[in-house]
Amino acid sequence: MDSQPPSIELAPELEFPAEEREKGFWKKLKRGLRMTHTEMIEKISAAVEGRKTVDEETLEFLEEILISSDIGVEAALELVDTLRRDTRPQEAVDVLKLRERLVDEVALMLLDAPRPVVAGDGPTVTLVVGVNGVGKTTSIAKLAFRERERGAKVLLAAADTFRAAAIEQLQKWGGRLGVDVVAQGQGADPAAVVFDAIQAARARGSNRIFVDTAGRLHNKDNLMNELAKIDRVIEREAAGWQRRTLLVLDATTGQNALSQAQGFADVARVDAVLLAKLDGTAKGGMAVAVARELRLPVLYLGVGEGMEDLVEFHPREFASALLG
Ligand SMILES: Nc1nc2c(ncn2[C@@H]2O[C@H](COP(=O)(O)OP(=O)(O)OP(=O)(O)O)[C@@H](O)[C@H]2O)c(=O)[nH]1
Ligand SMILES: [Mg+2]
Repeated sequence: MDSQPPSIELAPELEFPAEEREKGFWKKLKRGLRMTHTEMIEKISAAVEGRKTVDEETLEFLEEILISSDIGVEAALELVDTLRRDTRPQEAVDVLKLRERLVDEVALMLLDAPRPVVAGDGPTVTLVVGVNGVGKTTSIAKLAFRERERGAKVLLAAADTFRAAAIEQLQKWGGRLGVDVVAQGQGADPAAVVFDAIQAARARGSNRIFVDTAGRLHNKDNLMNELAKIDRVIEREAAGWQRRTLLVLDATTGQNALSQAQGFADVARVDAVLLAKLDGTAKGGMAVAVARELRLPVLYLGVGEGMEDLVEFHPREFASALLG
């Protein structure tokens, strides 16, 4: 349909905002991706070392390196194909140029997934979903901190009523952050908690509502029913408000996280992904796999356990933190 070659110019809303730069965006992102970055750069250098031209063997090495970064087999093959097409026989190896090319191509892949934009200050309900232990509750605290810093009035809904400890965990974060938490007792109907939260948000003028949900649901039907019920409440009680479902994935779990995401996408509408635990041993290539294989945009990265350990995802900057 569109025969125009894709441009790597970024849309205005994807430009790297100066305020993020000031808040140590790079530092956090680089720290989070340090392991992957160092490993990739070292391996790429080793792959081309002592070679005069980018020959087929070098390309195969590069392919393996890319696959080992959790970028996904399909994406790795595509990147190497691009390099192959670009390389003239007898052309001398230029590692920096090679890496620059990879950064450009990875950025393009990341820009491929549609990005939902939450616009303006109108009330927004963000349903945070994901399997247990991936980092949902902690990510909500980070998002709440971030929004509060930007002047929003935040309200948290403790709709993970499966365990009392889950409710307490959210309440503790609420206390630390100084933001309201709407909760009922353990075992309460999550949709009823969301109902209460919406009424409270109206009464208190809150414009950012984050809903914590249970990771432990024994089967898909159960999960589907629960999320559908919450959806109906939001639709009925918060008509006209913006709404999005953010799926949290644990970046350290690679392929497993991708299958989980597929599972969620099968039972619920998922709008975007927050990739948690990208610090430590996680492979940064996961973000590409999410965009490529799930066609979901990554909006945020979790890079630690503290409330400040969240960075907004910018495709181009991410690609360069990974390979540049
Ligand atoms: N290193 C690191 N740890 C994280 C990150 N996000 C969350 N965690 C840790 O992961 C563990 C689980 O986080 P939770 O936020 O409780 O996860 P959850 O998905 O809400 O878990 P359940 O409610 O039990 O399903 C905690 O020890 C968090 O501190 C991250 O970005 N980096
Ligand atoms: Mg939780």
